[in-house]
Amino acid sequence: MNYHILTLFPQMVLDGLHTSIIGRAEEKGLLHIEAVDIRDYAENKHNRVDDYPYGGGAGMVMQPGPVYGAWKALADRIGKKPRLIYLTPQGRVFDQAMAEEFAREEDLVFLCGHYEGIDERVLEMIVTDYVSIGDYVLTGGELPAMVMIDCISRLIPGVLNNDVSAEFETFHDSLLEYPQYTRPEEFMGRKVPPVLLSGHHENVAKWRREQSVIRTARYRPDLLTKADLTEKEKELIKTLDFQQEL
Ligand code: 6GU
Repeated sequence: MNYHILTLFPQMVLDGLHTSIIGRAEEKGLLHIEAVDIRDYAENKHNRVDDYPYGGGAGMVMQPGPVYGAWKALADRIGKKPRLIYLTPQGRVFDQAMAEEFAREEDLVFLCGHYEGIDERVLEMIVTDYVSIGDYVLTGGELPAMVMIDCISRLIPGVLNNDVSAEFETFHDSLLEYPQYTRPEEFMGRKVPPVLLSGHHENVAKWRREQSVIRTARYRPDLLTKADLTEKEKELIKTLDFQQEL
């Protein structure tokens, strides 16, 4: 996977992504992250890339020329017009299914806006996907691009040490993950659930599934409509106390 991030803050995204698991995946050659500084494509000697909005109003708007220049140089260099994701609170809300779809691409371009946004004309020309990471407003697209790259990258084979863990966790089957425990067996008077120490794999699996169902009903009941529940699990949910609070 080759990520290309068009941004006014290249160091911010590179610093954030060159650490931890994503940094190690890049060292292993499983992915490549490139930041393109939109300011390098400024069309004036002061390196300005923004200007006042036509029609008036607060804030500044990023000009179309530098954004187009950055994109054109990239498209020419890689010899194709790759998928281009514009990070905006007006986009489709990012989720695990979108991550799985994006993970199949060979190249992904992320366009990070700032100020009051980017001139509409260049967006019409180059954007293939408008994506938001949730219903709140951030100062720019860099953090959303980093969130998406982290999420997409862990789906690439070899990025996680344990290649099964990406499938069996939170949101697999639309259920939240079960609680995890490690040593010590007792911490400040709180014991690890005995079934986990029993060595009985079938009972462990049953307990974990039940915990996932209970947690989802408690914290994310909106996910349950998509979950594939047995009749017994539906009955279990009805018996849960907190259901009466909802
Ligand atoms: Cl993608 N951009 C900005 N600026 N704010 C956001 C967002 C994106 N997603 C949620 N809030």
